Amino acid sequence: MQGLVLRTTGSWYRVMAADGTVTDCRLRGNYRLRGNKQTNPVAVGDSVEYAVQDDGTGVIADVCERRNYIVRKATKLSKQTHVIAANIDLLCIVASLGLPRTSTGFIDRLLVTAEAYHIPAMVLFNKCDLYDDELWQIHHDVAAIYQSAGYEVAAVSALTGYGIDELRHVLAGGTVLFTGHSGVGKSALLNAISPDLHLRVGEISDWSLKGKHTTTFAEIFPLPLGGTGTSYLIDTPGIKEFGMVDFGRDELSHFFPEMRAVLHGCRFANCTHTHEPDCAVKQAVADGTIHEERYHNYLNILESIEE
Ligand SMILES: Nc1nc2c(ncn2[C@@H]2O[C@H](COP(=O)(O)OP(=O)(O)OP(=O)(O)O)[C@@H](O)[C@H]2O)c(=O)[nH]1
Ligand SMILES: [Mg+2]
Ligand SMILES: [Zn+2]
Repeated sequence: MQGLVLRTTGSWYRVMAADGTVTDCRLRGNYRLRGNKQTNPVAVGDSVEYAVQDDGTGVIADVCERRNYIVRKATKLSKQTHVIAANIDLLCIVASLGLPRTSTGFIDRLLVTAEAYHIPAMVLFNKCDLYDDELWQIHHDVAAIYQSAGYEVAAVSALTGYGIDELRHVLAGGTVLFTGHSGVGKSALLNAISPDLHLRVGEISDWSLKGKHTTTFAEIFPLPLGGTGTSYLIDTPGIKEFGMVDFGRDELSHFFPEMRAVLHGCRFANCTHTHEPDCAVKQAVADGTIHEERYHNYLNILESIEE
């Protein structure tokens, strides 16, 4: 049989067949890892071949080829990578400008990774019910950074339902991965989109104003959101720092769409857009076509590659 991996916990994989039947499976004992660089051979969103046994559990014999996938480093210094999910249509970066505040540096590391793995991405600012005039102003400023870079941005509130109808339309029909810091409201948003889900949402601990890592493993929820067929929304555990996989120094700017659009104008093909003369990227930053904050975050990521 063939099925979709809905969640993975320890050595168990929950797999859903096309008819909706769900089977808890293990990996075939002699399943060979394709290389040993990835800590998890099977991820949510994977399509797998499996057989159901007499006791009702299943055995996964093979993982079908992935259309795409997104990974992060298991730990900052680790060479091993963890596949967050496979076969996704949209990465939804959930951010919050209230508490906890999400930095543009964090958002940009996720966007760069999405670009590197050819996954469309958008930025969702949740908790806009908490905005006062000042926070709305900050929201518009930050939203403009990402809109000018070519990304879709939305302000929503899981609490009041603001923007949720529009969001349902954006998400309809696709497989969408929700990611972001703990406490930004990923699970609350899924509940707002589909109130029958009843996902557990956390409390914000007031001493740190940080999330409490309420969601502990990634899980796909198949939902009828209208439009064309089923949508597959993936809730994931909050991440503190995004351990980006390494890219080449002269590769990085290709993962900033607004830089990619101009870098053919640089004098040197391997321009890092730092010290080189006749740099089209630096020129675009100077004349305001590329936002300074994106360039600043580019430099920070570049520095982390050099280390
Ligand atoms: N005011 C307000 N609070 C919200 C909103 N969305 C979520 N919250 C609150 O924020 C807290 C965290 O929400 P969760 O949905 O658990 O956050 P999460 O991103 O899933 O966190 P992890 O599972 O730990 O990664 C909860 O107390 C929610 O009630 C919102 O739109 N407005
Ligand atoms: Mg959660
Ligand atoms: Zn350049």
